[in-house]
Amino acid sequence: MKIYHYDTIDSTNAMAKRMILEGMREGVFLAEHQSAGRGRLGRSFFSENGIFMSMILTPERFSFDQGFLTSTVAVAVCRAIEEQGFKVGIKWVNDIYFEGKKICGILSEAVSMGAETLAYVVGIGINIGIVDFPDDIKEIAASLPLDENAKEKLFFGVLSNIECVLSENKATILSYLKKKSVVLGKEIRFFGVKNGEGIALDLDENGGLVVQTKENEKIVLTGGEISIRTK
Ligand code: BT5
Repeated sequence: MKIYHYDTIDSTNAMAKRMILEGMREGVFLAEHQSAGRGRLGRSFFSENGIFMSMILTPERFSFDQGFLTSTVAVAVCRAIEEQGFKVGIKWVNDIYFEGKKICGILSEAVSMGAETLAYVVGIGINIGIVDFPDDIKEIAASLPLDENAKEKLFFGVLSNIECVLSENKATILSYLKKKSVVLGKEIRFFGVKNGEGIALDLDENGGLVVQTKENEKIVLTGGEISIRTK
């Protein structure tokens, strides 16, 4: 798979989406810095130092439900980071946590033409060697202490783990997700489509979060935001 490497770019996801519209169906975009890194719902992603990458995947290569794509890639990223010797966990649905803080965010998007999905873009941002985070995220963000050599190893590790996980069955992926979840069994607050509090019980077959609400109702969250209650 061809890798397009930049020093600074606006956003590797935005670049991949532009290239899909020009006909590209395979490739990886990697940047050392992003000037307009994006998270979900138009939020920004601080992209000063780390691995900022986006992979184009066709629906033929990723044949599960689109809603399962972020979780599938989270498994690959988690394994790749663990191969570098760090114990990390997955905070549903798109964050990787290290020592209680976010070190990586994942953003999956689809590019469609009418009803047809042309391709998916999976963007991954991993913080590396950041000393000073901006005030608004310094309490919640962390970064991995890796030198250039280890950073390169991690990048190729992410690529090879994505290749591996794409050939696995759902049960294997789900069982790893459950094992690495930092959310299951915890009291959470949820926001977005539904708002409330409850206990995160399980993941359903599409990676949705099964929650027992405070009102004793069982619901499945398929998107939105959660936070783990600390008190
Ligand atoms: C994400 O969104 O976490 C998805 C981030 C995806 C970034 C990659 S980098 C390569 C590719 N190109 C892009 O432009 N994007 C992708 P979300 O769950 O919405 O989280 C965003 C929130 O995380 C922000 O509102 C901040 O609170 C926090 N945040 C921002 N930058 C952060 C960072 N570097 N580390 C940890 N937390 C951060």
